[in-house]
Amino acid sequence: MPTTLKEFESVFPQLVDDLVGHAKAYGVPENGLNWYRQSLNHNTVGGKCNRGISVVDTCSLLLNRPLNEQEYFRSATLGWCTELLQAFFLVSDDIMDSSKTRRGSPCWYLMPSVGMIAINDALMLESAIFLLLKKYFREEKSYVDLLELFHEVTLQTELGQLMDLLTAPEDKVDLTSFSMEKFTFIVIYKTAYYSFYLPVALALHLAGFATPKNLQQAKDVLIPLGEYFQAQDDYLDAFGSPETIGKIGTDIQDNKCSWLINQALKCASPEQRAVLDANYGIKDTEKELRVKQIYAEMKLEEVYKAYEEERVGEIRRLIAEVNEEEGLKKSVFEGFLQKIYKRQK
Ligand code: GPP
Ligand code: MG
Ligand code: MG
Ligand code: MG
Repeated sequence: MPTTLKEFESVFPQLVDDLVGHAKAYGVPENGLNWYRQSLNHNTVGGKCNRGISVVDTCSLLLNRPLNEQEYFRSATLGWCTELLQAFFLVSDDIMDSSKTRRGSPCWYLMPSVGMIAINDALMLESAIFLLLKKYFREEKSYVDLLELFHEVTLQTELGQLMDLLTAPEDKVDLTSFSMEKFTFIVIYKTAYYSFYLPVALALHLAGFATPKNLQQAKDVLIPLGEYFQAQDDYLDAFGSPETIGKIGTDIQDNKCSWLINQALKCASPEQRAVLDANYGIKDTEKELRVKQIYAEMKLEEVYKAYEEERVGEIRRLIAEVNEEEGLKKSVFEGFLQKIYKRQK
């Protein structure tokens, strides 16, 4: 039985107490402790927790049995470490993308009296990961592997974010600089590693199945899956409803090398191309709307749906090829795919 969000969330208060307790032992004044607690809760809880939950579910699938209380707590703690990493990225990303809302509330940096303290809060969400790893996994033989994994995936995500930002200069819109190759690099690095490979690699380490072959096989399926997931994110940025996705799209105004603009560039008539050139990447709602009209005119929604079917077909084929000899299970990947196929949020 897959774990529920409620069960998974029930572990977090203990971890918050550990983290705040650690700061308290340094003699941090009460208002600092309250701030830390609030930032941890506001920025880490309230999402779908797909990444975190999948650490727990993957452990149970690998071991082929329900987890006992201690195993549940330990796998959920690693799950919360992935959610802390995500929180660190999202708080930072919303500042860089000038986003307005996240999970249905104003972005953290826009909350009353937060402002640029959000940058420090983001850094503290990251350092929380390493406090928890030390507290609960210091004695584990995979401790160094866990540390290295978090460090490497963080660097990969930052490199993806760097290319995402460098491809989207605020002062120079040049649609000829976009390409599907650039898109692919950006999304694999900024999203696929931390969202898909990381949770499964953590579970492989914890359950004792982290052979080089299993880690490689996991990567071979999960990177394409993450690529598809970010194409969905880009599609939802323009076509999703903000009430459902909990955020207002910013990709058009932000001049992003998104999946949608790359598709639009492939099939634009000279007239449509001129409209895109004149309206993309400008912080102006009217211009953003013009771009969305072109997307609608080109029926990008249907182009996206065809792409989705094709990608999912490929991913199913990759899953079918997974070799279970060293204890990896196809069901791990089937579970992921099922969660995101045709997602609306
Ligand atoms: C998703 O991009 C990628 C991230 C949130 C990683 C950010 C990485 C950092 C190193 C800060 P996105 O901007 O499309 O996400 P969203 O649509 O949720 O804002
Ligand atoms: Mg963003
Ligand atoms: Mg971004
Ligand atoms: Mg997005």
